[in-house]
Amino acid sequence: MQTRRNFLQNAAKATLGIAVSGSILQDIASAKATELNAATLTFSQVKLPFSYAALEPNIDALTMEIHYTKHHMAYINAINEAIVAEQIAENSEEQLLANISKYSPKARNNAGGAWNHNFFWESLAEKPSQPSEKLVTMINTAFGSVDKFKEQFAAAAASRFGSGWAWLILDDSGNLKITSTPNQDNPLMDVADIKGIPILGLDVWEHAYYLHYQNKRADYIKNWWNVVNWKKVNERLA
Ligand code: MN3
Repeated sequence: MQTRRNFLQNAAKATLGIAVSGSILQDIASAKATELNAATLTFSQVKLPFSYAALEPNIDALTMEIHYTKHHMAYINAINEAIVAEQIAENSEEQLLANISKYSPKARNNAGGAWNHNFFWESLAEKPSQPSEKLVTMINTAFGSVDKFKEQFAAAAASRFGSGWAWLILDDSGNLKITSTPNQDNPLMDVADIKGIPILGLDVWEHAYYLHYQNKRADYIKNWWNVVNWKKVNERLA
């Protein structure tokens, strides 16, 4: 019985009028499959879980709008371009981040920018919430108290030179740690000094606060605590 592959091979040979070996057809088929895999990884923006003005006065409406529609959108578009141009065939955003050293600076900066901002939007909420008992216990173990944790986190965010992020992560032993990364790097990347699973993240690029706070990054950090979505943070820990 003629298999489908044989049929296709014979049909191709007939069409081309030349002898084409099966292995070349298989190569073409496998290249196509790779192309399809690559096409399946596409970054997109999460829907903003609140209106641009919802976090006023802690984060002003114009900053939110520009940050979401211009800055974040640009990272999303650029990583999707890089995925096509570099034929990146990773299966998930997280897997791409874990292998990011294999790719270009464009891929690194924009995969980070795309992922980090989706994470950031979901870490914010207009309704106040509280860290869960489990999270408070873990924070107490790692940092002494919630206040001490906030002090250390704020210090990491304030002292990040230039542009970058501060993070609360779960390390591979399941302990909470505070870290910070330059540019759009994050702790999921193989290039990160301290790796782990992000639980909370704060964008300290000037574009995140400058319109409202100008040079006063410390005030932005202090007010940002008012709009942290602890409900989401608790879920990430669970
Ligand atoms: Mn930003």
